[in-house]
Amino acid sequence: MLKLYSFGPAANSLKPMLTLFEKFEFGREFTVHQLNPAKFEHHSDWFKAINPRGQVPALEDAGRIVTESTVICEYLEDAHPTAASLRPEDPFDRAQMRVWTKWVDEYFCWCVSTIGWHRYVGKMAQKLTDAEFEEKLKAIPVPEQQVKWRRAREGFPQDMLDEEMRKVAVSVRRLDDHLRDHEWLAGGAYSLADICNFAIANGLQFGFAELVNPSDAPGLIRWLEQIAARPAAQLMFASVPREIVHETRELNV
Ligand SMILES: N[C@@H](CCC(=O)N[C@@H](CS)C(=O)NCC(=O)O)C(=O)O
Repeated sequence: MLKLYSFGPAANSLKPMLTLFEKFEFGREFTVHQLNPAKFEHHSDWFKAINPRGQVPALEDAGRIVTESTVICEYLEDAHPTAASLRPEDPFDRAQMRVWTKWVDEYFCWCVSTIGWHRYVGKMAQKLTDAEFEEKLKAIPVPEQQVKWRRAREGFPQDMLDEEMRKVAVSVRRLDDHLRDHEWLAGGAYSLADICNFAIANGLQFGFAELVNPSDAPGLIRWLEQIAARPAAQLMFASVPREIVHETRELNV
């Protein structure tokens, strides 16, 4: 049985969650182990034995671990092909799909993540005493993540926040421009391009409503609603307690 370590249905964890629910039966073919980011469970020794980077998601398949959210999705398609194929057959369309998954991993997810850390992770980190915070920091294996935690606690520089907000606006425009004329991102069918971008875009209609609303981004809104209405997405959201759906969407870490 496949096992996914995840924060819940948001951000990078959402990519393999949606993929698993599209392809397999929850409880029979896969399970999800929920980690609580507010309790820093992902930095605990037992989880770092699974992913030494102390990050979710991670997939366990017959005792082997696959990390990196987009790689996990591709791995599921390669290692466990099912009737629900989430990659276009045509090599050109598949390349377009990968342009979109590369873009979300290298550009779109970073700007959304920094604003999420500024808004929510900072508050979480500020609740700790200096000593508690330094102790938590020691358990974080990735140096860049330590820097991010410190920045979130002390406050990100305003010019960095302005730049990341600019990139969020560029990203929204790119997605909406495409989705006004196309039902899906690549190959004319629902694919990993949609799943991986939805994982980061879902929630922007609340947190960035000034950019993502029916009059300014009708294509993007239609696509977000269309994916959320899919039976697999509905099952996935229903599998997680409501408060976790909201908390993880806000944390977006
Ligand atoms: N490139 C990795 C990034 C994983 C990542 O940033 N995971 C976040 C959750 S979405 C995490 O574990 N953050 C906690 C931390 O780094 O302290 C992927 O795509 O899986």
